[in-house]
Amino acid sequence: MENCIFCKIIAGEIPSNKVYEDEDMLAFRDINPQAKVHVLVVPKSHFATLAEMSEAQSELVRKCLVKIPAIAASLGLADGYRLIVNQGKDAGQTVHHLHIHILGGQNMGEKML
Ligand code: DGP
Repeated sequence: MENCIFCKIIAGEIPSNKVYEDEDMLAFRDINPQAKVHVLVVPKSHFATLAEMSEAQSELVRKCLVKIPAIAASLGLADGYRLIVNQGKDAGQTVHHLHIHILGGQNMGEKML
């Protein structure tokens, strides 16, 4: 997708600090970390929100979710982590390519879930 920053990262046109990659997904460190560990897991197919997701894309999201425990373990998040998937304007979604935030490396507290 033209002008999508995450598509450009997936294509290698913009550098990123990768922590995992396979044919379905890319995981890389967030440029503006909100926790000691902050990684984004991005399916390699462009769609903005769950509402726009096709059946095939839902399979990629399933694969991302299945892989996240191993990614989290590789990041040393043995004591747990938080997942966030912002959907649209009110959620503060700024990049309109679906992505799953992994936040951890510290006690996240109980504010905002
Ligand atoms: P969201 O608010 O859910 O759309 O989060 C988008 C995240 O993407 C935000 O935490 C910052 C991150 N981000 C934006 N541009 C870049 C970039 O060029 N590189 C990396 N690594 N992260 C980015």
